[in-house]
Amino acid sequence: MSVLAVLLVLAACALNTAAVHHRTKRVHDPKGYVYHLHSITHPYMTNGMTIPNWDFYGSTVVTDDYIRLTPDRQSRRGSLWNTVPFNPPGDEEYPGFEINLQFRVHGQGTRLFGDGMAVWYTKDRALEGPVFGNQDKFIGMGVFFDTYSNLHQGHSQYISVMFGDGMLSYDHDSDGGASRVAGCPIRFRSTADDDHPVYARIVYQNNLLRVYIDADDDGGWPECFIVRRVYLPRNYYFGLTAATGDLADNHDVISMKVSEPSGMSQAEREEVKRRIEEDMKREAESGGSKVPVDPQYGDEVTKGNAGDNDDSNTLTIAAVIIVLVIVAVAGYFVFVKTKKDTRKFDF
Ligand SMILES: [Ca+2]
Repeated sequence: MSVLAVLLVLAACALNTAAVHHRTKRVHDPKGYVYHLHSITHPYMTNGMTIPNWDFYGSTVVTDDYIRLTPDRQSRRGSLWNTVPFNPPGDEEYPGFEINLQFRVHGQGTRLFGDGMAVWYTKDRALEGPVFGNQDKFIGMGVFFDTYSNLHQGHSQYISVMFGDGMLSYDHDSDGGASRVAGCPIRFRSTADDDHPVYARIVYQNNLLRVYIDADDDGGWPECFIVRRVYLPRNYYFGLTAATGDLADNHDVISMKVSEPSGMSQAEREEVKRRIEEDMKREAESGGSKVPVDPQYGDEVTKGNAGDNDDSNTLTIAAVIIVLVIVAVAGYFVFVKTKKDTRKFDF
């Protein structure tokens, strides 16, 4: 290899390293406009006493470097709630939002730790309860970072989402059970060998909820799940909660930035569109019912929910008309036959 070739290779390596470094630094920052009223970054307490636009409750402790929702102690509940409902400027069709969360779950336990934490966008705020420290039968969205499988009585870290209508209950013993809409198994808890913050991106846009987790802190954003047909209105509150029970952990929030959602790349859009079409085909094959085992991908990218509903309405109307026609025709024949019979009887 000539000296020039070696230099070129070295230069390429240097460029590559620079590119990776740059990428790592940039990717954790939201690309869209950040809503500062709904974000929390340090320094948390600018006046030394309170966090502007946020309240904290229960076991929550604010330090210079992180906000600890629960300490590594049993039976604690802590929360952090935005005091301002999310109402971005714009018309009725609001742009959605993107949550960029930086957090760290860690503790002394190597075999026994729990229970987990949650990110909320709900109608109510600051109501303590059994769902990772928040009330049950909530209205809105809860994204759960569960470190202990109550169902399997063991450690299996899992991120999932549930949409509450005020009546649906979170079943703690089955880790959400049937109320779980989608999720992914992913290790996000820090260990002694692997101790760094973890990043979560929760994007709500066009009735599609997309969740990505950078658990390796390397700037990659593997997808956790995509759910379609999600309807989250304005004026709900962002919140963070965590709980410990018999098992404990430190649940630390380092920052949470709420911003305008960053769109998908062309390749991402095409991939999501393809998956939505597959999902719709599966739905059609299963008689139009939802396929519970598969994540529900948004159809808004292809045609929108309204169109989807129109289709089913059209089908319902067509079915009603067909039934009415059958009833009318059958009625006519019965009438004619009865008349004939009557005539017969008359004879
Ligand atoms: Ca659990």
